[in-house]
Amino acid sequence: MQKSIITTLIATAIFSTAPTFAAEKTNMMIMDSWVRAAPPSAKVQAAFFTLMNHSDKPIVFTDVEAQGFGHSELHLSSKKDGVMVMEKQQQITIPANTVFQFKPGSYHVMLLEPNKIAAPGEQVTISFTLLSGEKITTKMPVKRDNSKTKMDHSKMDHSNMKHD
Ligand SMILES: [Cu+2]
Repeated sequence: MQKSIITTLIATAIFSTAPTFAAEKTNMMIMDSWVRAAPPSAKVQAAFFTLMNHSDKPIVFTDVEAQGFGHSELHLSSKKDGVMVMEKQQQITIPANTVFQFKPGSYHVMLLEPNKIAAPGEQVTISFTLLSGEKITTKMPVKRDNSKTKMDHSKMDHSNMKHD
């Protein structure tokens, strides 16, 4: 019995070296990640993604850090008395076997103290610490938020814009 469990663990370890995603050990996937583009003078940026927890256990995020930012926090936006407010979360728990969205107006990663605001086309390396002690590192592309603007930016080439 013991032996077969060990064999299974080894097999899992071999499969998780596949270059899909570092977090496969925990049986989760981060998809559709993006960092919202901001003006060069902005003091913060926000990151969003979809997390698929394929495991039978909750995944608990306890901390986050991002390259190029002095400080990062787990946040939740919500409406209180008709006003949008953001609150720092000590933990964010993703229930077992669920698809959980970090999205505008809800859970997100707040990137603070930027060395320089990350521009569209760049990527931000973000690392999460889990309650299990495990670290999940992923790169999130910077994209413009087109959901709020009626203007069609798709025909404009922003890739050559200099933001410094
Ligand atoms: Cu926030």
